[in-house]
Amino acid sequence: MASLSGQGTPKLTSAVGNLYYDSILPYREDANAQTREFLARVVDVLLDYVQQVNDRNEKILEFKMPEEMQKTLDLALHDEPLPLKQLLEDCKSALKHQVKTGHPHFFNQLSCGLDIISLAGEWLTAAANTNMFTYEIAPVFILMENVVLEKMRSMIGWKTGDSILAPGGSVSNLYAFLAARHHKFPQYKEKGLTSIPGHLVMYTSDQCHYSVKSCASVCGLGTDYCICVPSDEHGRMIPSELERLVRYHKDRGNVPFFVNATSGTTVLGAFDPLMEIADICQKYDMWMHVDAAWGGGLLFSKKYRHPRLTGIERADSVTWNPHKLMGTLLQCSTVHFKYEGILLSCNAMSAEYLFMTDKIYDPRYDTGDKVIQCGRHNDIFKLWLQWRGKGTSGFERHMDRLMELSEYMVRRIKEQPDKFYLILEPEMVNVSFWYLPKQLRNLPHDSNKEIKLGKVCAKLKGKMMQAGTIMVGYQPDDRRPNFFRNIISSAAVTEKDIDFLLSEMDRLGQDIIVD
Ligand code: ABU
Repeated sequence: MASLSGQGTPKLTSAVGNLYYDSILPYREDANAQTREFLARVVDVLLDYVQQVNDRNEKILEFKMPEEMQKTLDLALHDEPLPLKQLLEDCKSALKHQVKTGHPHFFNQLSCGLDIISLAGEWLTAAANTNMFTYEIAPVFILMENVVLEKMRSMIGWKTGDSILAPGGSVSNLYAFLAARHHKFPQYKEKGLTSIPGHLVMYTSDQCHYSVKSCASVCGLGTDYCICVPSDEHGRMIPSELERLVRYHKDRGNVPFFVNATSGTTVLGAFDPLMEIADICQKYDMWMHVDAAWGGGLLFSKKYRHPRLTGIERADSVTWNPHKLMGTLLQCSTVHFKYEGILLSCNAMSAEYLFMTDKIYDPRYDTGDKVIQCGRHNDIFKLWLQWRGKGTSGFERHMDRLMELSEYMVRRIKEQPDKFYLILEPEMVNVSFWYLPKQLRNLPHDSNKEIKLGKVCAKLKGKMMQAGTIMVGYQPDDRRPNFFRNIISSAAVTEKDIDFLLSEMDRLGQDIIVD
């Protein structure tokens, strides 16, 4: 079984290592010492991992094909228990083969990095192991939610409102959709489809996150009634196109009611023009939702907030994921509403075994009935602790730094036009580009060349995975074949890491040949 290399190998004494689960707490009341030894060694494994994640000499991953990984790992579940020493080895092995998403050379996802304070919060959260549905069992964390969510609403620009933490941005967007439908058709909750006079239509840009379309499928509109509004060359929704499409559907007797504007699109990092979209929503009496899951963090920055998020205060609801740009540990996703009490009004089922109204405290502190889930994970403590540690000013510095680093990357790409081709000037930390191997240098840039550059992406990404030294994502979009999307959202990244990234891409990719 694998063990950590070069960091010492946390080991249990044989007296504890040979014990089984039923020889420690909570099975044996007199086993404090043994329990502490076991957990202390697990913590050692975690601390070794944190050190490795931050060591630039360490690889991000040791890539194995799924079949080979399956053989390497011992994943079998047995009828008989395994001893504590084996469980410690299992912990080491899991982390040894895990991709180090907090490594300074991991640029692959919107959520990169490993914030240490937030990590401490997550560890505490696991130990507290409570459910967030009632104040009764989560008093501290419910009050923390209130404080943090109110602060976030005030940053959006609202004095009052309602908010909830949800399991991810997609579910947050779903909550916004449900609230919008409830707001416009309050009878829907009891009467269902019969309460809606016509077919509901929702709008979003062709660059939006796919979860918006999924709302139409999940909620009975059908994806044909989630209308994709064309975007401009930067990936921003074209407001005149939105208005044209709203009129089109109104003229046919349908009921346009919901517009999703994106602040920070997943691929290009584009910001839809919120003011103009808000005007159209007002004119046609439609709910305006802003999916700022990705770009919401820029609300902290005086320098970068405007014009990107100008007008967000005019939205009816906003999704904002601290686990993305703010670096809070996964997962931490919030959704906010301008209207106080809307979540309870929309979603409450008043289950009497949980949400009794004759409790000794004000039942409004029980948040479980605001959501369509029952149980809710505690995602607040790690964010609250991180915010205490950084202060609001620390988050602002973090945002400004990420943006400066992205600007640095753009400059470095432009300085090497033989090797890199910048696809567009980014509005955010998504840098979209192609890498040019020797074969494609000094050739005119045309659509044939773009097809070849697209093929280079898949080959070069494969080489990155095999080498384990850098990770950057790639994808096609509806305008171009594959291109790289580099994300800088980790506090670990420096200018030197960006220089390393570009030179490593060149080292791995220069000899790639494509048809
Ligand atoms: N919307 C989920 C994040 C996708 C990404 O990391 O690329």
